[in-house]
Amino acid sequence: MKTLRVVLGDQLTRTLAALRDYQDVDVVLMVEVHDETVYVRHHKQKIAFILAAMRHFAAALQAEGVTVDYVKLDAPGNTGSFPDEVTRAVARHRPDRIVVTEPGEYRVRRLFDDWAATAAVPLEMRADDRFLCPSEVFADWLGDKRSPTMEYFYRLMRRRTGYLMNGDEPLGGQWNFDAENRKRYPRNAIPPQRLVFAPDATTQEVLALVAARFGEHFGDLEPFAWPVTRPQAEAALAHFIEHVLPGFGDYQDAMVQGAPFLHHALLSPCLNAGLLTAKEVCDAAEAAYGARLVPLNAAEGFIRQVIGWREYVRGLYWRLMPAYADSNALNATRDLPWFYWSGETDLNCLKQVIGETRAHAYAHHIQRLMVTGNFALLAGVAPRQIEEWYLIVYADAYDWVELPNVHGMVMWADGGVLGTKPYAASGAYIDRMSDYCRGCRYDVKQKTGPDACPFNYLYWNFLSENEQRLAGNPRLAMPYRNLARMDKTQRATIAADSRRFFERIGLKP
Ligand code: FAD
Ligand code: DLZ
Ligand code: SF4
Repeated sequence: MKTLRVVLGDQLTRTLAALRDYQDVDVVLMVEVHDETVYVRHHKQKIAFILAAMRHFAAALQAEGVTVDYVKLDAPGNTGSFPDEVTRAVARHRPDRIVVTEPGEYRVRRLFDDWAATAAVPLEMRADDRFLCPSEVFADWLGDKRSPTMEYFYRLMRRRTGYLMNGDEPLGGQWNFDAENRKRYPRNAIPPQRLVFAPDATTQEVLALVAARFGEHFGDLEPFAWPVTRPQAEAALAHFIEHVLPGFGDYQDAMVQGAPFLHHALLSPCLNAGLLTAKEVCDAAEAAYGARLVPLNAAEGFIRQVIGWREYVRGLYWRLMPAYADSNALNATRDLPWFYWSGETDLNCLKQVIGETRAHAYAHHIQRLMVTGNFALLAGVAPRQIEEWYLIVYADAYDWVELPNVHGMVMWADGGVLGTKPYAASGAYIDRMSDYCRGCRYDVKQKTGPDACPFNYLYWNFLSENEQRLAGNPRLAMPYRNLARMDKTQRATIAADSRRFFERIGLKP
């Protein structure tokens, strides 16, 4: 039986379900499609990363003797869409069946389901077992919980995988060392050096293509330093484990001006595209702890992000789509401020994070959550606008992971499915965890007035604007008590400062 095996741009894993039973008569189809490059106007480095990784993956398969039909973006006749390219490939190869691993995104899954419904050739869609939690297990755990807590899902995953376990008990007697993971970065400390992967001829060809076709998209294309092959991804993982992971736990929440990476892994683009698997990165972190190369809070913190948060957001996404994307629990309707694209703002924390995002198609978790995310939440930006921004600007962004993080964790647009309360914070949080405020024209200690940090009055304004919806939330009891203690004049000043600020940045008051 001749099989056409379709491999998508985020399925670049040799052990992928769709490749597992490859026979000599089979053909692997990989297509660079215009629709995928423009369904949002991705950061230039994101497109370059995916196309370069796809081309290298195809070449590695071919070097093994696998037959690959690889359709480049500018190949004559390329229709620019997944369904039409599969139809063309069926005409070229006349397979008896098509095998594909389930797409990561709901949007693409629909394309394949719709295609299969009318196709003359049967299509088999296989579960993506690169994820460690099968969908039935997640569904069973989720049941009818209204606020499914990540921490309990994580404990289930620790037991299922056996990572850092001593029988049924967590190593160190604690499931979670997050309380130890909130240190400021020491003033004169130098963050670890990162590996830089110089583009080879294949990647250079992709860079030229991206410069020519997507020159108007967001972000800088070069310098381009991402790993794009399996050996490079393995080198990046080994370097992370040896030189970077030891400080991951302690400094997970820290932010330092001019140091975009600190002790973060920079592995999410490779993980999400399939150049690395969740299992191998967690195996490596656990082994480093076993060899006493890294402390327990670092290994546990890292493994929690991968088997906990990553699997949890994916599980929720697939259980709750498509309705999930439509909610807007706080009725947020303001536009995304223009400076999210240009980085031109006098709020130093935002300027730094957006500038780094433009330069690297990367920002670490706390920058995404507590700077660009927190600001969008406080400003009441429409969920769809801020979601699209996150999907565009990061090299690791795919709907299945971006949407729950932005819609649920940041914007609380799901009304509390993913987080029991919004992560709203004033400037004091950013000041505690970073050195951004030192270089800012605003004063983080001032609460109101023209020189006050805008996060300060926007925080109270947010609580005030959403009082009806949020005041009954037990986790917000303390701030609402403080709001209630404010007199009328204080509340009016906060509202007036916020209104003036919104007008100044071109948003409706
Ligand atoms: P590290 O901080 O070193 O963490 C290690 C790994 O843990 C990551 O590579 C990632 O695979 C996983 N991880 C950590 N946190 C999360 C999380 N909340 N959800 C899922 N996986 C997680 N991650 C994406 O992969 N794609 C996205 O589009 C994305 N959008 C985000 C948007 C917002 C608003 C927020 C707050 C977070 C988002 N994240 C996203 C999660 C997280 O910020 C990134 O995974 C992380 O910054 C990637 O960098 P790293 O590899 O250096 O991660
Ligand atoms: C993101 C992306 C881009 C920019 N280009 C392609 C492409 O040309 N071909 C491809 O197969 N995949 C691409 N991708 C990744 C897809 O969007 C990804 O496979 C889906 O999001 C999975 O559902
Ligand atoms: Fe950001 Fe406010 Fe600090 Fe300026 S003072 S960097 S706006 S938190």
